[in-house]
Amino acid sequence: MAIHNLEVNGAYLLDLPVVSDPRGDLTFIENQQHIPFDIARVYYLYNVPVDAQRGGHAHRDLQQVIFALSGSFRVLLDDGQHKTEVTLRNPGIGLYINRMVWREMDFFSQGAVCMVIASNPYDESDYYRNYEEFIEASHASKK
Ligand code: T46
Repeated sequence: MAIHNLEVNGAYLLDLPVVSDPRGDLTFIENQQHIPFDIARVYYLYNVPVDAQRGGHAHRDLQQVIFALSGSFRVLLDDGQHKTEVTLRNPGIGLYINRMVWREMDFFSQGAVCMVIASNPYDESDYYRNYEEFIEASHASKK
């Protein structure tokens, strides 16, 4: 499995296996094999208006891998020191996002489907939804 590191708190792009034949392509994900944590939750975003912005938060502990199962969208990442942006458009490529990374998502194409594999069940207390609060916590943890 190929890995492409990004400079934002351990974020990286991962290439999943693709099995192709004349009937089409098949990609699979196995716990621990392709995802660097035990899978606790899967959710997906769909029917997203093309001008919508999602995300706008960071997580205290949660790790996630994000896929564009259909269509495309942009993901902005910011760990308080480094920023990068990635456009996901290939269902065989996942974006791993570590804890303590602010993410924003936009430029959703018509019919885009975003699937997310997460390390923990949903927990609102795990979110930083205020950017200044996140930056303060991020800088404090690096002192
Ligand atoms: C992330 C991006 C990619 C739940 O009840 N269960 C869930 O598992 C999730 C993810 C959300 N919710 C509720 C919480 C809110 O009332 O659904 C509502 C919308 O959630 P949120 O505004 O956080 O959705 P997004 O698309 O902005 O962000 C989500 C994830 O929260 C986030 O971790 O990285 O998708």
